Amino acid sequence: METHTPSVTNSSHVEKHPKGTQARILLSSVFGPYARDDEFGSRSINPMELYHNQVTRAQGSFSLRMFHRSWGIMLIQANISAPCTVLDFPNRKDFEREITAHAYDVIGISSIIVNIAKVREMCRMIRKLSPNSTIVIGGHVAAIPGVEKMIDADHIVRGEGVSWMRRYLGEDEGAPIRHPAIVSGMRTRIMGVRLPERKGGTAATIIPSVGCPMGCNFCTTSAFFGGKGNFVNFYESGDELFEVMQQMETELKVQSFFIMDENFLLHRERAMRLLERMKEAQKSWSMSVFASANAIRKYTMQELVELGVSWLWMGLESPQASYNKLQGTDTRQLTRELREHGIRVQGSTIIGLEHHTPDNIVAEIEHAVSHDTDFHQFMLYTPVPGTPLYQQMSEEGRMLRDVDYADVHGQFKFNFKHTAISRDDSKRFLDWAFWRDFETNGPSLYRISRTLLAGWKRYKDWPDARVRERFTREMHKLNGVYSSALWAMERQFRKVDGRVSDQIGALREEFKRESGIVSRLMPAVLGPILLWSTRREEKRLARGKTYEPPTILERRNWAEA
Ligand code: B12
Ligand code: SF4
Repeated sequence: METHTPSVTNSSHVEKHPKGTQARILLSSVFGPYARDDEFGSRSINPMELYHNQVTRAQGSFSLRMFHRSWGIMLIQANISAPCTVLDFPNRKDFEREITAHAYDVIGISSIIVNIAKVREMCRMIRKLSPNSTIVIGGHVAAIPGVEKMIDADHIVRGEGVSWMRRYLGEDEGAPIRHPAIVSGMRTRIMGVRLPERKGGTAATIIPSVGCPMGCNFCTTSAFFGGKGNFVNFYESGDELFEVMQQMETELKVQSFFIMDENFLLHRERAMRLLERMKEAQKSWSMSVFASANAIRKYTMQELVELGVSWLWMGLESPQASYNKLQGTDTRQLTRELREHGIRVQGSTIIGLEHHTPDNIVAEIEHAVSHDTDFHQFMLYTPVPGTPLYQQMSEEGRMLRDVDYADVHGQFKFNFKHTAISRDDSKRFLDWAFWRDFETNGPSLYRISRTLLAGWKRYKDWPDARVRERFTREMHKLNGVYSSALWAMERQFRKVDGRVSDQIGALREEFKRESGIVSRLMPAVLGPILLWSTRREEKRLARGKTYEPPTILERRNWAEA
């Protein structure tokens, strides 16, 4: 096989494609199916699902199941004027059909590190079936040391991809970013029921920036976009962000937004300007954001509530860790306070930090669990190529050589030599953390119902109409459904933990008191149905049932050749 030596570049070093914006471009994610074990690096414990993969994976039929599109390639497609197809979640047949049908000049593949073997296979397929295409590889996979020797590609792109692709096509790389209309999640499923999808029913994803200036040693997204002190901002000001959100509100008929920014609240000036604009325009929007504890503490609870922050993903890491973002914060107190104000908290804890030992890890996990967050992500401490931690571990000779990249995702076993914890034990502790959180705190669906109710009780008569409206909307939209789900959860959870089951029952009574007649009556009908679907789902899962995202194909600036 003839192989090429690919260039490994970021956007400041790339030569223009001869056809410029006339080039026909395909941007694809890696092929599925994903939730199974195969020779291309799919792993059954690594499905293409955020929650079931790394947050609610121990919650059985109560696990929140949903898929997210590949936003990086959607963003690139929206910001180039060349004819461009996005192919998301193809299987190998779909990919083969697409690359043979359209004489693409450029085929771009987006991948993260775990999927390197799929990238290799896709390059092989392209060379064979579409030999005139130029192959461009982007996304985190580009951070693997020596990646250029592992795959047969022409360009490997490190870092931000819109500016790279614009420069490659001879376009203005500094032009304003056009935000694609992105529905944040799809095919949502819980308790064995797939939720209906209607326009406006699911939040829109907004991507204000990539990277994070905090530069925590293990953080791959921070490292990939410049590391400590750096990040790439697509929308600098609150005004720009407001305009984009307003545009998405109109296009997708949404009032809620998933803000895909690693540390949204860190940029206070931008957030506060956004709030001003929201107030002026009477926007009762809600927002799900990622933020570090030090960033959250820059705001009062009232500011967060007025801003519409309704869901917050916060790194808790470990009480002993010395990360700047956690300094001086009592994260348990902060979590409690946020939840009392109706803000659902997703905590994130690292298992296997340097100071962890078999003697102290249980207490650390118990500490994490005692936060009683709405959701809790646990991840193994993982040196990932490109990060300062990887560099350090490599220098110390502690990286394990024989670990397949497909298993380097933080949900299986260590990929480095820990001073006190063995590889096998790392998995045991990780699995136990998920289970302990579930057993102690109950299904996340119960926990978010509780936070929602707390917020509603606190803010239903609030003077600011925007805030009132948001809580009323969140409460009424799902009121009857929540009560019915609580009815079923109370029964189903009895066999896991009677105490939590009683708490679920008590919350259901509270919901009853706070809600209207329809939702008071609904559990009698819907509750037993949900209990039945929950039990049916348990059986399906026990038989090994998995879920896969649908294949999606979207063309832009397209005219058939
Ligand atoms: C949404 C998401 C998912 C979705 C997947 C959606 C999908 N279709 O693939 C779900 C929830 C399913 C998921 C799953 C997993 N994910 Co994930 N995920 C993310 C998340 C939160 C957002 C990605 C995103 O859209 N970012 C915004 C876009 C604009 O950025 P981007 O994708 O990086 O794209 C830019 C550049 O990379 C580049 N680029 C990207 N593609 C291409 C292609 C070309 C041709 C070019 C030129 C450039 C280019 O240009 C883009 C614009 O600048 C990131 C964290 C993050 N903040 O990025 C983690 C992240 C990508 N996931 C990660 C991981 C590890 C996983 C999992 C293994 C789960 C886990 N254990 O954590 C699984 C893998 C599932 C699988 N089987 O493949 C890691 C990747 C680590 C690494 N170094 O490889 C990240 C960075 C999180 C983290 N900090 O650890 N994930
Ligand atoms: S604060 Fe979060 S996003 Fe930022 S560098 Fe640290 S881990 Fe990464």
